[in-house]
Amino acid sequence: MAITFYYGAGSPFAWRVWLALEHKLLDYDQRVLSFSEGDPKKPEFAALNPRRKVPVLVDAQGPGQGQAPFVLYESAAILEYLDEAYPGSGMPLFPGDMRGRALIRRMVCEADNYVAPAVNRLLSRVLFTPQPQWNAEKIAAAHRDCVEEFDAWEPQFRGDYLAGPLSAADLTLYPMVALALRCEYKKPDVDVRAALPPQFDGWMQRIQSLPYFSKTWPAHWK
Ligand SMILES: N[C@@H](CCC(=O)N[C@@H](CS)C(=O)NCC(=O)O)C(=O)O
Repeated sequence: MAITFYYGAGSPFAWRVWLALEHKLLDYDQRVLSFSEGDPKKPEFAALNPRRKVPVLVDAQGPGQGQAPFVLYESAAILEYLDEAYPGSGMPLFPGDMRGRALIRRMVCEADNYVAPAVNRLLSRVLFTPQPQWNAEKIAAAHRDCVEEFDAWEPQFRGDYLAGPLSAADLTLYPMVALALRCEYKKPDVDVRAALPPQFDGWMQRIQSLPYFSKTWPAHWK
């Protein structure tokens, strides 16, 4: 298989790449790393990504065929690469004209720089803090930050998806929202779903209805 994709279940960054590989109808070999076993920290993985994080993509084919396999980490860069390396395969991740693509890139940056840290704060205070140590004030503050962030996305929608057609922006934001919703599984009164802007419901359902979506759902969330 030309493409090898290093994945960790529950990582919104790795999930984005999985969705993108499927959206592009690419063949790939998936290697699942276990966070609890410390797989990303192991030397063989650190040789691929010195930052010791998933996702990583290794492409032994693509435009540089005949050269050494191309190793790439950072999910946003991976999506850009896949779209440029395989323009004729599947659906584009950055559809539209130059300005349309710039807007998609801007949304990807906004999700990474603002949504991900907000969701991460909520996760760390709910999912990664033992229940006896939950701090109601800190959880409420993190919840508020997430809600403010999600609210800021409501006016961005240009149709069924963020940029009109499905794009890298949706595949980036969706896993972050799903992760925030996951907090309700452990602490139902966090109630992220009720706080989502109205447009999110249909948008999430459209993404969840994509033919490849269900296989990308984190295995331990079933
Ligand atoms: N900016 C990176 C973030 C990747 C990242 O933070 N990955 C986390 C999982 S969400 C990870 O692999 N952490 C390693 C660990 O927990 O051992 C990207 O977009 O790829």
